[in-house]
Amino acid sequence: MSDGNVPSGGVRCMWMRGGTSKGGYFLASDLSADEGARDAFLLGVMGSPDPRQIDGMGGANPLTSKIAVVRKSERPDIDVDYLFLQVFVDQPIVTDKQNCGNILAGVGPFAIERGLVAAKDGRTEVRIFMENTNQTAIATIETPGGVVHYEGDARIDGVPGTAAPIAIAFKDTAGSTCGALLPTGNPVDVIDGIEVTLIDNGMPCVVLRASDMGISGGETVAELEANEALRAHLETIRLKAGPMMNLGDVAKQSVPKMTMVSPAKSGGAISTRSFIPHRVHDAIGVFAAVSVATACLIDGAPVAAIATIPDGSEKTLSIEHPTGEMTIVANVADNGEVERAAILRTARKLFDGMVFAG
Ligand code: NQM
Repeated sequence: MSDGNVPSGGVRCMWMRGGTSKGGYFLASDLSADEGARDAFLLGVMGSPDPRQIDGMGGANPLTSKIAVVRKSERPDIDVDYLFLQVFVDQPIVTDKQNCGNILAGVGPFAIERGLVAAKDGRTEVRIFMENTNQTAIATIETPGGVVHYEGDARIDGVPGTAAPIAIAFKDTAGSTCGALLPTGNPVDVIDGIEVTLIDNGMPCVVLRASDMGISGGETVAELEANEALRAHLETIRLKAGPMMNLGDVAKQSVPKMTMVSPAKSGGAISTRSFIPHRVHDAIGVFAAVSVATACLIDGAPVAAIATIPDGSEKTLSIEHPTGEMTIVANVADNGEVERAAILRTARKLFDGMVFAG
């Protein structure tokens, strides 16, 4: 449909878990070409704005109020274009100002299932152009017999059970939204007396020491969500960081994310607690983890001083979070820059049918 109106009938949609997130996957051709009408429809689908999203599909959390819009690509060497949309839970906002590496995990399977990419027998590589950041991801999907296989032995923290592995590699994610890896040019800036690293290796993030914010960094998600003073202080820093990161006024944006770091507690590189930006992440976002891992490798960044970093140019960095860890494999060039990052995710098809906006 592309008549600019909110459809009263259903629209074809696949609901999927992608990594530690969940949301609706649409073909671009099934949605209105008019952004206002599209966004009104998606708010209706999710049941936003409403803290409980009781009248929609959303799960009352930013991690379960997400949309992927996918189309066959006309770009050379690319299979599909993926636009990520965050549907706010309690405000009437749909934003394309951030990417999502978790929802990205479902894009390859969805593209194959919808016939946009021909599957091979065994594994199928899907080259995905991420429209939010104009960058490319390469996902490898298990396709024995030319059919997407969701069951398997791969385990990711934050998701019960196991599923088929989806390996995803990124190159050139530096400055995805802010224009530069370090938008201020500095490994450390000071905002409100707190040392921060303002960084974007796929996701604009403010990385700061948990101890500077008066917490240990081992708190539960519920404890952090209940800490009103911490939330207010983080938001003050975030609003000041926005213009410094070339993001302008971020009051109504879902970036930058706020990640507080402390020394690793379970043998990893670093321990994290993230606000995304107003709710606490149960785990950590994919690009947020890539950005924090990159900060660990920058001389002079506060996090570098407390991170445990292995030797060698290919570094496996375990980024600890409230429900476990996320492993980032970072390839570091001779000049010290991270030139490639890879992660492991899984995804699951939950339903395929028609969704209604009400
Ligand atoms: O950082 C949550 C998530 C995300 C985004 C968020 C993400 C990423 O965990 O790449 O995946 O930070 O809003 O899905």
